[in-house]
Amino acid sequence: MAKTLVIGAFGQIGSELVPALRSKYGREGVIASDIREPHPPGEMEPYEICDATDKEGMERLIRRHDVDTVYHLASLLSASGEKNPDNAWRLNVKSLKIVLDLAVKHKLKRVFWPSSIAAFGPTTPRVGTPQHTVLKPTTMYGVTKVTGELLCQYYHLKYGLDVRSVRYPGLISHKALPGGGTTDYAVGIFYDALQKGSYSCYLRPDTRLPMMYMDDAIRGTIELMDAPAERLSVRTSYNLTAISFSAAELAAEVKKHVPSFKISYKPDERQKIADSWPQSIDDSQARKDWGWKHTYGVPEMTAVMIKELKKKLGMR
Ligand code: AKB
Repeated sequence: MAKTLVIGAFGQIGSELVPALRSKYGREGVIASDIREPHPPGEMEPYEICDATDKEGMERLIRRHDVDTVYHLASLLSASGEKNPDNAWRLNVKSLKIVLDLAVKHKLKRVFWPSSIAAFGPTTPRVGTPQHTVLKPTTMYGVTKVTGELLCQYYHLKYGLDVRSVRYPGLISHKALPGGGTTDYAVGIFYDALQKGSYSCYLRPDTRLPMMYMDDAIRGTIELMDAPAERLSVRTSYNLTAISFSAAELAAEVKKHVPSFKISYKPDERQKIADSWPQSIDDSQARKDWGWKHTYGVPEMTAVMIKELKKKLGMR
């Protein structure tokens, strides 16, 4: 039976996408792959340790498991990418080119690759950012996302490869922690509110960014991959959004659940990145083409984060 391969399976998206795909296709139908061992080991079985920039290793994996669908999630995020631009280019672009080449060579059925709101830049309209607009990011992460989007479209046009993509906003989840992103504060605030009663935010209180609860992101990703190809009009990457809030608005929402919660603001180098990104996104094309619809608003997302994190942290 042909299998689905998830590259970057132990990251923020992968660790929730793998179980979702397995409940749809069965455990054996989905191979998890990452550069490191899962923790705890065994929980992610079947898995393979493989570096996404190792073409021979990736090819062996595709052959060994008779892979026909790939979700390629391995990526360095925005803040890490600014600390290590060469690594960001190598991981984000080189590995994508490898996956696309192997997908053509082995006639894979479908590939998913994530872009981001980081594909936009300071000259893009920042409110209700349209699907088709200026793409001049000022971070290396953003540069790799625009490059990746164009590569995806190129492989679709030139080789007929069925590669699909969305521009994720900041993703919020109580399961896996994000790492190295600019939107990570929207997860960290919940942990610190519950564990310390206060949070020191690295963005200004008025910093407004597009965000999404992870359940919506996982469902949307699978729905896009299940959509009939003829419905898809965008082969770079679809705008995708759910909610949009400022750091101060999120803090006020958290306070409804943790009344003693205090927040302070100490903007760091991530402020500049956030200031170059949209505040809200127009994702009407995704809604029209393949029926995208989010379900979690800010109050619902906050309530479920608090409830689930309390359980995870062993609190009442
Ligand atoms: C980041 O903050 O770098 C990511 C993203 C928006 O792509 N969460």
